[in-house]
Order: sequence, then C-alpha cells, then structure tokens
Amino acid sequence: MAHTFVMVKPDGVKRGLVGEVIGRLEQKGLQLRAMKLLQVTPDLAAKHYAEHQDKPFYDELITFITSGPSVPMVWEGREAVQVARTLMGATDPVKAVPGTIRGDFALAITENIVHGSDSHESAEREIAIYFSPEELL
Ligand code: IDP
Ligand code: MG
Repeated sequence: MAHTFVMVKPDGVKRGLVGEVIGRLEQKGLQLRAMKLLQVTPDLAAKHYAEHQDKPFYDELITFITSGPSVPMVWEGREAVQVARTLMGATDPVKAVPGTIRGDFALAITENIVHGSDSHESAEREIAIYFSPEELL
C-alpha cells in the first residue's frame, strides 16, 4: 500500500488546525502510520527543502518552517501521495479551491498550513528525514 509524508506546518499548529488536517485525511480513508510533534531544526529544514535551495523564497521558507512546532506524519492508503495533495489544494491558497485544506484555511503562500509529498520518491525521502523505520507502524 502507498505511503505519503504530510506535515502540519508551524502556522497550522499555532492556529489549532492539527485536528482539522488529521480529520480530513482520516475521513477520506487514509490511515495514520506515524506522527510526532517537533520543532524542525535548520538541518532538517535544509534536507526537507533541498530542491528549493536556489529559489527566491528559500530563506523565508526555512525561517518559517523552523519558527515553531510542526506535526510530521506518515499516511497510508490507495494512491496516498495524490490523495493527500488533492485534499491539501494548490500551493498558493489564492488558487486552492474551497473544500481543500489550503482553500478553506490559508491565504498567504508561505504560510499554507500543510506540506505533502509530491511523488512516491519524495515521500520515501521525506519519511526517512523525519522518522526512523521503527517509528512506522
Ligand atoms: P508544495 O508545498 O505545494 O509542494 P512547493 O513548490 O514544493 O509547494 O513549495 C514548498 C513551500 O514553499 C510551499 O508550500 C510554500 O510554503 C513555500 N512557497 C512556494 N512557493 C512560494 C513562493 O512563491 N513564495 C513564498 N513561498 C513559497
Ligand atoms: Mg513541494
């Protein structure tokens, strides 16, 4: 069965949206396999967002993602990567349609509540950054 990596970002935790995000993924039928509360360190952030290191928004993104506690999670289910991305909505909350997490709860592009892997390969890589194999149930 497919796995994906989802993380409630610091804005989502501060705004009390952890339960909302988990509820939506659960209601869709995905199963939670691992979860923790942690403050992303600069080292973890650099690994997680390595693909964006040359982007103009990189410094802002790293400052934001390390600014407070986040909730990284592993979810399992049929086509889990695509399903989680669909539930999250577009990266820019202005374009995210109502009914998606970003469409319903976000407006700023950096502070967009939630991260979700964009491919199976990204999911495997990101899960390994945040979880040891023993933490996956
Ligand atoms: P994704 O989270 O939908 O996969 P990515 O393009 O991988 O989007 O970007 C990673 C994160 O970087 C976004 O979720 C958002 O927080 C931030 N970001 C993306 N594009 C911009 C931008 O143009 N300005 C500021 N922040 C951005
Ligand atoms: Mg991405």
